[in-house]
Amino acid sequence: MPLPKAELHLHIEGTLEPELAFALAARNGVPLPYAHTDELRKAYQFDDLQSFLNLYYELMAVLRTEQDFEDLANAYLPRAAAQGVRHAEIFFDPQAHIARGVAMGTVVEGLWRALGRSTENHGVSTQLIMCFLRDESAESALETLEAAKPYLDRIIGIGLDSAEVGHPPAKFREVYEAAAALGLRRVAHAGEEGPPEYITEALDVLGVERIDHGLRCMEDDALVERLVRERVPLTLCPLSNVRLRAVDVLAEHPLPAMLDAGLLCTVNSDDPAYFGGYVADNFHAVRDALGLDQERMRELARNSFVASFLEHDEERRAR
Ligand code: ES4
Ligand code: ZN
Repeated sequence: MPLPKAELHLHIEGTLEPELAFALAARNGVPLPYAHTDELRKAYQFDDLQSFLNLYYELMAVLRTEQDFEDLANAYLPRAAAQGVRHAEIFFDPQAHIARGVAMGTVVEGLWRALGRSTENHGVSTQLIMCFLRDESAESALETLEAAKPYLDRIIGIGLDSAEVGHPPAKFREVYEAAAALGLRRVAHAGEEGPPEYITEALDVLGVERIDHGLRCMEDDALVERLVRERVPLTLCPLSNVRLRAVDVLAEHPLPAMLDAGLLCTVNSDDPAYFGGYVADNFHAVRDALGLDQERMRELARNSFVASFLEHDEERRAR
């Protein structure tokens, strides 16, 4: 039995497996520049974050209708359950869909048709986190928040993703302030490819409660001390880091050093259809490559609930 855990860093568009992509492409008449799933899988070789994002945005063009988003989430949930996931806080990228003419309501209503019944159907409670694309403008992020207002009962918080370098967190100060005023929780990707300063800025300027990735905090001792002192959770994604070449090989991942430093680390899957595994696969991979013992593995699972947005009693019940 896999350890019960919470998944805190998962892009729902990143769960789009090749088979479903081809099925949706056929259903919607969307052409794909690949003959079949094997040819598509061969394209899953990345040099960095941007080379992955190019394919990720290209492939998600098959998502067009509410039914598509429902099918996407319904494909993820049984996989998550099989991996021991009891609770998932799921990112989605509305701007990437709106740019293709797919309305906010189509995305949220479609996802919700699956997620609204995830506890009953799969034993996985779920929440949605709406991400802004940091390589789009601050105005676009504000418009996106405005478009989400009718759906805020289904969205627990906001995040910041896509190409990091050159798009520091402070660019999004205004939209994070507006989101906070609406009672939304705040997270942001920082320190994946970007420098440690972006982590500090996400905390100080955006007021985030969790850092997604945060890998590069290890370059700054004072920042590590602060993250430990303030108990700021980091949502690490080890297989993603290897595939996007943030680390050379898993055996050199800084996770053990991060845990030894006292950081509140969690292990997550990011874009599991692209990076070679779902969350338990990430747990097993770090255990095997880094020699983590059972106590460390339990700590990672426990951290995932502590770092979640579940209330205290909900958290206890989910473990
Ligand atoms: C992402 Cl791995 C990663 N980093 C930043 N943005 C993303 N969107 C989807 N996956
Ligand atoms: Zn991510």
